Amino acid sequence: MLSVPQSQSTRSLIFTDALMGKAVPRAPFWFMRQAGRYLPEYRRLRQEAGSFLKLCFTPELAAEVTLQPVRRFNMDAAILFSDILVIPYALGQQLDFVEGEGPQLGPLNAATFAYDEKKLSPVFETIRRVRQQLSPETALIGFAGAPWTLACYMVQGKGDGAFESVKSIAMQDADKFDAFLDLITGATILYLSAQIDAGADTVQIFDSWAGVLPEPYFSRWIILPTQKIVQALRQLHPETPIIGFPREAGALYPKYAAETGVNGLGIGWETPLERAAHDVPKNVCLQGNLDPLLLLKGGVAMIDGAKRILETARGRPFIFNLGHGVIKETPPVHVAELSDFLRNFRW
Ligand code: 1CP
Repeated sequence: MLSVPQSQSTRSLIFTDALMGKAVPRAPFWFMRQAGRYLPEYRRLRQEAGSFLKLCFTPELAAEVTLQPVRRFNMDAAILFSDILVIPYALGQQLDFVEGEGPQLGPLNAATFAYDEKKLSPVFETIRRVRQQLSPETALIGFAGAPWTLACYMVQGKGDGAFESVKSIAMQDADKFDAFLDLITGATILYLSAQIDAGADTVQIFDSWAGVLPEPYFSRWIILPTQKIVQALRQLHPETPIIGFPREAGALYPKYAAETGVNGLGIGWETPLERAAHDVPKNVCLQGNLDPLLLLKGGVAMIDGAKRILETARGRPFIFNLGHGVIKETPPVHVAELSDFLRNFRW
């Protein structure tokens, strides 16, 4: 007999149910950077692949790395193994990951950039492979960087955490910067839509450097491009929930949630969850926000931190996560302990 994969509309997943505000028996959970260097089996495959980009663009290996943490810890969602910087690459910018130094991008020739989706076909193949192997109860998260965060890397060529030169260039010729963000926004819509077509159950938009922009630029370069992405995806895929993570948005989190229309809102560890739970309307599913250092530390401090978060989120749609990525020195047994606790916790 043929086994027909169930479509999103007929599958019920605790993860997407929570995002859609439906009642769920417990808080679903996953951990940002759940695949990666803290896992010995990742380090082995990473070495075998040779380069990080080769790992991202070899569907067999990328699918395996995506599945590794879920096999060990049975999270409610797997996240596609890739990187936000594959969009600059598909637009035509040179991209290298330098060992020990992180990403490095080539010169910015925005006038010659054009989105070439064929360059990203291995990513869609990875999604198809993961979806085939993943249990039907486990969600698959696709993702992209938000236009502002991508622009930070594209303009500066590498990460530095403050991006003052990018802010300065953007503010000096804001209209030109709008046009640059539009180019990235258009590519991101196509990219995320293709990820959903390939089998992603939800997508997360990472705006890791949202916190460096003050108003009115936050509205212009964080909220507006994200709103365009959300609206376009809603047209194309009305049943697919969308998560936004404007890291360090602080007091601007509620405005971001209201105006972008995301279903889920990632809250960084620096923002008290009490504050977000008070300020963000209950139709938005919050996600977060354990300090990754507590996962590194483990034991009572980690479990107490998790309990505190779950108590605060009681009575509203919520997905448990870290407030940023797993730190590479984290012992996998801590991740196992926290996962067991979360799977057995009932509100
Ligand atoms: O050598 C290695 O193994 C490379 C380390 C690494 C990994 C494991 C990089 C380089 N990217 C990734 C994977 C990755 N990146 C995922 C995969 C899935 C998972 O979460 O398990 C995701 C979702 C990302 C997203 C990403 N890449 C973000 C947004 C989230 C965040 O951390 O704020 C950002 C800013 C990047 C850029 C990037 N890629 C890699 C590094 C070291 C960086 C940060 C560079 C910097 O600003 O210093």
